[in-house]
Amino acid sequence: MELPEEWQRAVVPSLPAAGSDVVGEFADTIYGRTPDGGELTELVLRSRDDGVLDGAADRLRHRAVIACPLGDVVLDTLTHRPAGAGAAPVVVVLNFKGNDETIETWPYATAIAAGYAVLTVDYQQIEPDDPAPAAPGVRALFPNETWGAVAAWAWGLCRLLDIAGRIPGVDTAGAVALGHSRLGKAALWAGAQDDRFAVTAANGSGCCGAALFRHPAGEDIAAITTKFPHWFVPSFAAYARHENDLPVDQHQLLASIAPRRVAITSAEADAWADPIGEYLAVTAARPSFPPNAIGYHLRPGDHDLLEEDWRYVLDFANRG
Ligand code: GTR
Repeated sequence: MELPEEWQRAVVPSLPAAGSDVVGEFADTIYGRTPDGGELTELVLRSRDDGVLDGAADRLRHRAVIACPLGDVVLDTLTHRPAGAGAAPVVVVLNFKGNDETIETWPYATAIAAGYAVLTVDYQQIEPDDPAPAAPGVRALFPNETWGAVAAWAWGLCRLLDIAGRIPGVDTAGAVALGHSRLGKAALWAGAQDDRFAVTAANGSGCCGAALFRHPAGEDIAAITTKFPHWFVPSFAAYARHENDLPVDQHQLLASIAPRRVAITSAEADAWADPIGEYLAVTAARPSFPPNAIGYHLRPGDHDLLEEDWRYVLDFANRG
């Protein structure tokens, strides 16, 4: 297929040289570094419903306590796992509107049929999505760290993997980090920092996700740092309208995950997330990956995490 001219062009920095600390550059420039700490000290099963989804899945709710240097984070997680199977690889994915809403809106039956368990938590149990939160999140529990909320949500994905490792019938080998939009940005930052993720999947992740800064379309640094100053390190805002001065661009973030696998999904009408910029980042990152280890999928429609997106990610993960 011949792509339109604008889909073929991007002037971007070269891919990271072997041994360079590109993840450190992204930490310093954009996200802040996600601290390693946070120990899962308690995991209590609160409820268990076997045979949901027409008998295909078990549904488990846990309360997890994660000890951090200055206090605990408490997470109420929801897990669906294939019924009666051996250990299923897990998709960890944060949700926007609470666990119960995902039961209405996410295609759990599709994930279970693909052989995956799915583990989720409300992202604001990790860090409030607010520049001046009423109650602090995990960032306040680590002294002397500068990290934005995206990095805090990435930390949460890593802790979900710790939790998955303690749930019978759920396997962390082959784990997938999945996220939509701001949580797709978090999934990429988790995948870049934690090599337990075999697959990193970002849907509609846009600016500071999979989209190239140097492809001038959709959301830019000025817009994102004005509306969401708490997502990144404060110094990142200085690059507003100076995208070309950035020491990094997002194809390098994708490349930093290689040789582990990456799936980028976009929607045609999601202009704010710049699907062309996402595609160009994938194309520019491709030389860092083994064959078929980075995938791109574009569907019709707008900014959302739909069954088609899940299907692509699950098929991609199963091909690994
Ligand atoms: C938008 C934001 C995007 C994206 C989106 C979302 O308002 O500009 O970067 O993260 O929110 O998370 O839905």
